Amino acid sequence: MNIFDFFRKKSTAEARPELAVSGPVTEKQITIDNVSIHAMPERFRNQADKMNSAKIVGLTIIAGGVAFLIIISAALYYFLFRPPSATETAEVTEPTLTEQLEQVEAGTAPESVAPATTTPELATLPTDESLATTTATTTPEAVSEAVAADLIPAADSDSDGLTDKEEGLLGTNSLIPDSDGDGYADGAELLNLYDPASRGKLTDNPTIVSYENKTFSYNVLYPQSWQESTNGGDDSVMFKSADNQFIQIVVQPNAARQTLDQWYVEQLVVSAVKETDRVSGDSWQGLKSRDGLTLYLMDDKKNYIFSLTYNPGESSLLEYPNIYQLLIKSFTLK
Ligand SMILES: [Ca+2]
Ligand SMILES: [Ca+2]
Repeated sequence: MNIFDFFRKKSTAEARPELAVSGPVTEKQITIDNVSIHAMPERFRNQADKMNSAKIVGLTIIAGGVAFLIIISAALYYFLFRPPSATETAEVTEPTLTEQLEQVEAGTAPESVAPATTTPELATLPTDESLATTTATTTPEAVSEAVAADLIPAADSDSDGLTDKEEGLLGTNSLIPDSDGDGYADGAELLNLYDPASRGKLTDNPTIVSYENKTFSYNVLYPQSWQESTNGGDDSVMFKSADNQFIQIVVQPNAARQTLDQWYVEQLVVSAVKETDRVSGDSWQGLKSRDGLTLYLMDDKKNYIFSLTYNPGESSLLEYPNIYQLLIKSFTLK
């Protein structure tokens, strides 16, 4: 039964009391009572509307949740799978520093993005170089050995021990091992201070002359065609070939009064003297450098250290190794 019909009938009965009194009152009352007993309680009257509104609210919440999940997943996808260039320019702070540096250098901001990807590698390079410089203190000896390893003896056409250029200096035949025919090879004669060009001593050969250093009391033989010069004083003398290879004799005081072995270990930064380093002359005991291009020796009174160095200049060819040996063999302390 419709609720509105009920109220409508009740209101008509109240509006027209004469009809209510005249008719079967009790029966109507019963009817009304019966109706009032089955009347829907007030709290249930709007239940359908409440259920509808609850459904709407629930659907709204679900839709909102779905939309929220879509937004979150889209955001996650964007941050996880966006292009690398976007991540680098947005997150890495170092490119901004390099951009600033490049802006200072060139003032080109747009181009600084592309080099920014390479600058992290450049940033690691200085560390490698700094490591190299830390080990550089131990490398000079290794470098000199490497340089010496790159040096190769010049041509010796007749295999008599003298290079072709040395034979040109001494006046011997570079194609005949025994130029003077005395049964001794040219090279062996020179190293024993005999003249390979004729029968006699080396001092008889006009291409060889003697240098005397009165300040430090030594004598040495050298090729007459070489230029002899001093660098400021008698403590540094140079004998230079026409093709700019030279042999230098430097004298320095033994201020600490060390033995030659002590001085050598300290100056050349080696752990100890090897027996293969030792070289002896008639008037001295010496030590040669590991590259073989410098000889160090000391006078008997331990006042001075003499160093004899062969420097091939710009060339990688050792054109005069036996002339260097000649200076060493002929070096005489008085
Ligand atoms: Ca030769
Ligand atoms: Ca000979």
